[in-house]
Amino acid sequence: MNRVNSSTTLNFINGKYCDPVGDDWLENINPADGTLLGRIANSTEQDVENAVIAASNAQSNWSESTLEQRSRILTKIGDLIEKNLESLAIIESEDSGKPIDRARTIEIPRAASNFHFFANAITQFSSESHESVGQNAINFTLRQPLGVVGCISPWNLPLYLFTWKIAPALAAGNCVIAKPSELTPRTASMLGDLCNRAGLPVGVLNIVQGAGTGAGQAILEHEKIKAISFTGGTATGEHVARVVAPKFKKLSLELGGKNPNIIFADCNYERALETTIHSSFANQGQICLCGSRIFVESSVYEKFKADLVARASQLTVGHPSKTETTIGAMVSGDHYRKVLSYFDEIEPTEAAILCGGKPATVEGHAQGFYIEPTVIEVQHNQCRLNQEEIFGPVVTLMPFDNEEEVIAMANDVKYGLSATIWTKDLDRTMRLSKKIECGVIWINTWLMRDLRTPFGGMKNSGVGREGGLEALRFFTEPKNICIAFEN
Ligand code: TXE
Repeated sequence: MNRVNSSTTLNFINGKYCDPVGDDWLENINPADGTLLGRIANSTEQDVENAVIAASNAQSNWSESTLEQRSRILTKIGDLIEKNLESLAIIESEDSGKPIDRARTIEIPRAASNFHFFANAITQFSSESHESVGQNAINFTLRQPLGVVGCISPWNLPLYLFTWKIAPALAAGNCVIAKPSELTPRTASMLGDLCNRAGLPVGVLNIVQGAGTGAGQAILEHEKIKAISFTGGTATGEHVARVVAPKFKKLSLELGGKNPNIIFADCNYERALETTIHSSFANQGQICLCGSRIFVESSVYEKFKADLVARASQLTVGHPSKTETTIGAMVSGDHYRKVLSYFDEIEPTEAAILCGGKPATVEGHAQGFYIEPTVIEVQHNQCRLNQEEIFGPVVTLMPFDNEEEVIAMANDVKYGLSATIWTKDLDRTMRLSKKIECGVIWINTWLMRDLRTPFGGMKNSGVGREGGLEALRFFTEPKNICIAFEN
């Protein structure tokens, strides 16, 4: 692939890789060992302006292309991601510190699925019609592309989340200005070349690299960008909402989570334990859906606690390129220090570290950002460890006695993204599902995704839903057409 040379990540505008106008660069650091991977274009308003000009020029042809044409191109992009799976997975793992196996088997395949799914979904997308009986009129909803839209994505699941936004935006006939996280820029950059090879017309997708406060802010503010789809931290999301609201852009926000993982004594214990290890520590706990607050019914609490700590302690923290690694490096030095700072501030009366709670040593990589998988027993749900999104390999544990108590604790947090419930009692699953305030509930499983379902959060976890037809609705403008007829 001829996307970028190994040390420089450029912008991709109007089908070509280009330097940032201001010739300003950021460093790309390998979190596994602290070495320099290369430099990244640090774009400004001028680069965003160039991207918007390219997108605006491409817009009318793209929105008038047939659904079959769009679908064929998106399918090809998905196919090319699959063909280049190995090189994408290696780069993803290097940029982010995630275990190569995770990038190879879960995340890059999902990036391909995002394109394949929306290539298909757009051919099935229909709109409503309403006959106004007695009035001799029929109303139908015309769904048109919005025009040029902005997609801003985070570093935790880089290509996976970047494509989760771009694929529906393109399928719906929009041209896109996209910005990946400056911490994990390279797989997004590689996507530009794949889009050219798939025959995506130039200017339809433009990728602007760089800091959120520069390139990202310029995307939020640009008058010609009609909608913003943003995934990232809640604090940044609040800022995004504040900038975008007075400009009346359409806005979708997927933000943080502090998700309850509720384990009842009647569950399939082994499955709950096994999955809890995964939902606690997958991707070093850097997934907004991780079940970071574990509540266990009192009768099985002590056993679960001992088993969880034993399993967590056996996980292999290691270099992300090794296939046996289950816990890789944290994405950056700043994030690594932020997660560790929680351990320094623990009040002994509030919490006790049962395992982990410190940096992990990985032989030969002393400068890497590794943290031991950590389980902390907490005394009450109001403590900081249970209220703030830590976003690391850190979970808390607390017992509960009954449904009412655990529902109250599950909801007593500012976030509302997802919840996991482990029980064999069907009635209970429905009672809890109706009462827990969040956008996604998994019963006896975790992170089992079907791309047709609406995805997103309540409360401070976001606004709006993406996924399936919801994403296509977000990226189109519904227009009511009323036709009167004579009898
Ligand atoms: O993310 P940011 P950060 C949470 C997690 C983490 C915290 C902070 O708790 O510790 O957020 O992470 C771009 N205008 N999540 O600071 O800033 C930025 O360049 C426009 C949860 O690293 O939210 C990047 O592309 N864009 C989360 C994107 O926003 C701006 C995943 C996300 O970065 C911008 C990641 C601005 N002013 C972190 N400032 C999830 N929901 O999965 C930044 N950006």
